[in-house]
Amino acid sequence: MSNGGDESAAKKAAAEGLVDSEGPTIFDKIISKEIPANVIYEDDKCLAFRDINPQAPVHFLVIPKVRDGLTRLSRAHEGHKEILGHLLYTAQKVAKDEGLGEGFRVAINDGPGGCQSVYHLHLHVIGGRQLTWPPG
Ligand code: D5M
Repeated sequence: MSNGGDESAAKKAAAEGLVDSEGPTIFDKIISKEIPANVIYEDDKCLAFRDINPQAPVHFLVIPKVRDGLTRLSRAHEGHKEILGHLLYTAQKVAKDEGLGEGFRVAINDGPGGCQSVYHLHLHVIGGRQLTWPPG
């Protein structure tokens, strides 16, 4: 029996960056401005833009402009420490600019078990309402 359907679905998911692979993701197109995004901060190393599916009044993502193997946080190695620090620093800076002085949450979903859907490292920054714990 053929599993051609499964194979082509897997290829499509890989091509869209929906599985952990070194292939491009939708975020590459946002970085290259090939597709529009609501960008709220940019520097030479990272980009912050509003999430297309917001989970709170303020919900933005912070991503490295160069993925350098960081499809997911668990791929991090020693050489990534500087960019990881920069992303976290930027998250709190932009959160302040967004008026989240009362507090906010930074979340990184890692892998299938962590509900990650786009395999280009990204920090979710969520706030603007009272958050609850634990998350789902
Ligand atoms: O989260 C991936 C997040 O990426 C999810 O909250 C939607 C968001 N997303 C996907 N495509 C876009 C575009 N085009 N613009 C803005 N936001 C987007 P994860 O942690 O991988 O589940």
